[in-house]
Amino acid sequence: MTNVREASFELFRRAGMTTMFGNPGSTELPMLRDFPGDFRYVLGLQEAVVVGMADGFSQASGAPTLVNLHTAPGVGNAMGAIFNAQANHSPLVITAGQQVRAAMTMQANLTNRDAARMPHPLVKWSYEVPRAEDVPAALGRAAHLANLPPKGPVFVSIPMDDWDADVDDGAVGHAIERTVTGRAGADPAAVAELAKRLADAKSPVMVAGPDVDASGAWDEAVALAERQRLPVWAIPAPGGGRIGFPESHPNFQGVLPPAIAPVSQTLEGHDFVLVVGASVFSYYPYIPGPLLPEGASLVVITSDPDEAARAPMGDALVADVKLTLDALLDSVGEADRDAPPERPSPDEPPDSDPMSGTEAMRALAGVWPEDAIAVVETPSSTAALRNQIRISRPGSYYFAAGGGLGYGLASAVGVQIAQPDRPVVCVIGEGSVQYAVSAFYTAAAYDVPLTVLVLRNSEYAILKWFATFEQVEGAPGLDLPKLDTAEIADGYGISSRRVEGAEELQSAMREAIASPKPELVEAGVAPGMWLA
Ligand SMILES: Cc1ncc(C[n+]2csc(CCOP(=O)(O)OP(=O)(O)O)c2C)c(N)n1
Repeated sequence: MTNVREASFELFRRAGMTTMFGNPGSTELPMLRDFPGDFRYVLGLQEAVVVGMADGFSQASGAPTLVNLHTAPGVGNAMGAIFNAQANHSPLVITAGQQVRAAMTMQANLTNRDAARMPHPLVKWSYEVPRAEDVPAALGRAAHLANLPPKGPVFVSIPMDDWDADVDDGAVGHAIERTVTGRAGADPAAVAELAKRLADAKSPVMVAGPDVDASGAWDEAVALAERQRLPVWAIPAPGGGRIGFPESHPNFQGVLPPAIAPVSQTLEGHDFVLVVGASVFSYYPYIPGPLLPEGASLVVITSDPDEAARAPMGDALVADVKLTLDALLDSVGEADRDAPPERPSPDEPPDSDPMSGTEAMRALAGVWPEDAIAVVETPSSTAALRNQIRISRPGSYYFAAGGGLGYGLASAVGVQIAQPDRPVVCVIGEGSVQYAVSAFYTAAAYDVPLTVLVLRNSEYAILKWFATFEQVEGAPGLDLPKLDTAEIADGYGISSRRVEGAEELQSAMREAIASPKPELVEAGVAPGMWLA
């Protein structure tokens, strides 16, 4: 007879989930007993880091990913990262240990009193298994749900004495063998209607979002933009966890501003807005105004029914983005509109000492390898990065769509593990590093050849910008004097160096990116926000 552990690992194996990110405790050890040689366990030293790494790994590998946390306190530590994973549509199968069944009612130490309720609003399904023998079926259900659109995290709490229980081999055999596919095509009538609206529009525009990348639809998005002569914008940066259109393409216009009134001002002159693979829109800060330019209409293509339902304007078509673009391409011909205007090349920023965030990003652009992947958490320089570095390959940009810090450093480790042959560069503020600082340990311990570029401005620059915007004076806690990230990373075993100015940054980054080990470059930058 097979036990729960054997059956569960066989189920993981069949589903391709052989990498597990975790931080173990006594309640998880029974799951990890005789850990199979064909599985890989990636240790994170704190649970927000564990989930952040798994988030990056699942997005960059395109597969559901296993996470193992330590009962209530482990899940508690992970909540901010689960919030980000939900916003990123990352299919994480999060498991947590639980006290033995006999000791739960008396609430022995570490009992998770209400395990399923704890992460409930942040996951697609939250469950504690009623009978030991149902664990493999629950894990199968969790994995299928996580991977169905909209993809996202799920949670299963598993009492620690379940792992050695026997299962019903017949029933478990079915659970292990089942496959569930979920890429649904669009209603042909809706596609025909959309094709007509596009063809009839005088001046249509496309807005590309993260699900273009996640669904593998870059070629279709480019083909549609070229055929219909569409100018293309990226969705506003706060919600833009991934890039869905080559930013060096002549049709590409830039990144939409993140607030209501500026979005409609930017889209002024267009009568039809086609949003592809995104929510409409992840606005912040609140600057009220018309949702669309006068006379314009909007259609969004999204695989997420909730994104479709909650959009404040426009019509929505819920279906797989790639399949829908394919179908749309079959229905639209060559447009005879003028080609869109070309986006100007970025200006050369003036020299300053310390260098500005814009100078730092321009210097980085000069040494950026064509196949590099950017993982970005540098709030005051994100706009400068998007302007200076024109990312133009699929799967090359990751950002926390949820807005919670701690994603950047952790997910960069996971992205690099999933993509060992591409250089991964994490560009991050020194304040942001601290939310996932122990990710340095995993990078060093597992020889993950990540490069981290820390922009050190000794402050929470973006919060000072927000304070001005919100007319808040005298707010405490916005400066970070003497925070020495290079020294901290050194302590975790990461080789680190400090640079000042564009030239030093370039030579340090060239070396760091070429190194087969994790490296950190800490660059001094001037305080302030860098938008150009
Ligand atoms: C978990 C979490 N806590 C707090 C914040 C609020 N927050 C947003 S940006 C920021 C400052 C980040 O500082 P740093 O990385 O140095 O970037 P800078 O603004 O200086 O570019 C803070 C604290 C957040 N987004 N997420």
